[in-house]
Amino acid sequence: MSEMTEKKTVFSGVQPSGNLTIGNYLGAIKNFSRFSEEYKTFYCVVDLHAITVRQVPAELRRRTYETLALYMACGLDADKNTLFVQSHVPQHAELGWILDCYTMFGELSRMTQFKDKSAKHSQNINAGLFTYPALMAADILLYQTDIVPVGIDQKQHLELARDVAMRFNQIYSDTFRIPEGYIPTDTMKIMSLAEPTAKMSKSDPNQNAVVYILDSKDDIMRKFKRAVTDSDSVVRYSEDKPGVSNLMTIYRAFTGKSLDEIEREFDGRGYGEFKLAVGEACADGLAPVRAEFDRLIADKAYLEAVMKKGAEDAYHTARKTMSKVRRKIGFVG
Ligand code: AQP
Repeated sequence: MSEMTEKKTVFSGVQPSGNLTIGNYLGAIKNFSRFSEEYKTFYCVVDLHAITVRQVPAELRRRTYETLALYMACGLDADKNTLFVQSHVPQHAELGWILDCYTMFGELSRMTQFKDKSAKHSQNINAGLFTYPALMAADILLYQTDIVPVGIDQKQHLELARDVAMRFNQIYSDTFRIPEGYIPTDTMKIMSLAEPTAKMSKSDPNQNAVVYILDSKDDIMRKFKRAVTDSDSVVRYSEDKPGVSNLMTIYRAFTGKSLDEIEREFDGRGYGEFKLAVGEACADGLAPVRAEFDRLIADKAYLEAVMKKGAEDAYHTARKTMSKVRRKIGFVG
């Protein structure tokens, strides 16, 4: 195939830093499979990123398998997508270090994720937490990525990856393709059920604030019943109603209904009924994912085979970019 007709490339990753949430699902993973047919896709379990926050080793290992199984349970066919674990492809760490040297202290200091996470983990503000965006740039640029499907919280990191790529290309001539984000506008940020002005995060210690993809139906129903709304009782999408608006976003994502339709459907019916409907829609939407996950997670040998094949495939592309980078910089051999 000539360079002109080659498939475009998609890359994205999820950290195995906790049980995955409906924020990870609706904001990112659910959208991954739409690229499988027409693009060359690389989906990675980013374990190197996860250790920027302290992890319990046995849990990190378990979640790495689980995240891979969830990718597949959410519709990613291992024969059509390159599914792999970041630490299995050493070029991520190698290019990460190199890009550290082309990323400015001032740029990294402005990253809101660093500010948020260093406030949350004040006992462990390590250098990796600070340089996280340079490693993320390496992940993306290694595969000469065209499109990066992510939630809006990653937009700032993606912009930095583009800036670093342009800087490198300007110094050494064209080396990296400049990636574009793919941020779904209808589910770009799912908020916490307990504190709807904050992002829903897998590492939130308040279990009631977060709906996990693998939660049971009972847990899902209970969490939505308790979700914070407001003292009004009107189901309406509005900036001054963050709790209700978040529930409407979730309901829209699972039912495909528009915001207008949802407002009409619950006109005069109050929050109690609305929350039950959101819980039902979410539980029904996740049920097939959970069933497929249960099947996959029981077959560790298969998951290991997928990881191995994915790493070999990723390595092949990553190696090509790295040899170009090494040559341009002036490394010998
Ligand atoms: N609440 C969210 N709404 C929409 N998208 C979200 N994403 C995360 N939370 C939401 C998207 O999920 C992808 C994977 O995220 P990640 O694992 O790389 O890290 P994160 O963004 O830091 O996710 P969490 O859940 O908040 O993890 P912790 O708690 O470990 O920091 C990304 O595309 C992200 O945009």
